[in-house]
Amino acid sequence: IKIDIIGAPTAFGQPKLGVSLGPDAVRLCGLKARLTALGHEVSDKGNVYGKYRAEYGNHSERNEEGLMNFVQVKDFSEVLANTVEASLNDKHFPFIVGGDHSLSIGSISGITKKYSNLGVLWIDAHGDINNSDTSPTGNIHGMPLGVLLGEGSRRLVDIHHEGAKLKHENIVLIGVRDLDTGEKAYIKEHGIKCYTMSDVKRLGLDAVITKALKHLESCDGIHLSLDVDSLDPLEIQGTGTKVDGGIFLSDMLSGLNILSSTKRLVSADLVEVNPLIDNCNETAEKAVILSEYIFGQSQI
Ligand code: DIR
Ligand code: MN
Ligand code: MN
Ligand code: MN
Repeated sequence: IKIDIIGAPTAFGQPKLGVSLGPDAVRLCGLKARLTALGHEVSDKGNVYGKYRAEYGNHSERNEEGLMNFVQVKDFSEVLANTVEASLNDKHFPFIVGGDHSLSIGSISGITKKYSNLGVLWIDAHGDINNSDTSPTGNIHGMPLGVLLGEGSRRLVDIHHEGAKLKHENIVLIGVRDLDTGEKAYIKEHGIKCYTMSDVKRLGLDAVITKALKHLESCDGIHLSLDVDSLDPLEIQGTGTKVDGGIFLSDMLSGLNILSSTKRLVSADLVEVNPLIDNCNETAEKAVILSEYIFGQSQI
């Protein structure tokens, strides 16, 4: 595959300092070389920047709709969407490395310009399906799916191109174990396919991924959005919102192997690596191992 590594060093979707260093922390572990070693043609497009930089003291601006850092998130999302769209126009595979999960508003907005019936596998401890009306925090990294489904603030929904980018039936949540009240109600109301952590423990991740792929059978492409907080905090420390009882790395690799062997993936996000709360960059190293399986490590 021709892979474009797109660094998305945004931190405006959440309050902790350091997640904007995620893309470079992952690069330090040899991301490009290690994907190249698997036989891919890899190009590192560098980091995408909007007008604003994440730094101490600027994570606290709440707009009248209750959204934190709305201006910065919107600006970043537009730039990222254009970069991702350009990568797809080159017939490359955009691999977006974050950065907090608000970046998926930008990446998926770019991707759905080309894939109008996109399926999304959202692997995360959280639902990320709040919107400006349901969010208890105002942090936009808890809202990307809500925004992409056309809910809440029009100013967020209409980023890049007008209206909803995804269909409810084209989303599968996996590994979820920390949902807000409004998110639970929304998932129920719209019949969104959701494999909670207890489903994953009962069925096994391989079976869950297989079922999810079946659910997304009619989609014109599949996007993986992988939040590293889906993994168990015993194995992943360097991420901002850890929740106990997650997926173990070995199980995740096996599941990703199933996903990668279908060759249906057209794009992926790998998000929420925060090296400032990590031990010796271990989380970034694991993120690279995850990347190797997203791109077919075991297909030797
Ligand atoms: C929470 C936390 N549901 C919120 N979300 C997180 O702020 O909306 N997403 N941590 O990754
Ligand atoms: Mn090319
Ligand atoms: Mn997330
Ligand atoms: Mn999460």
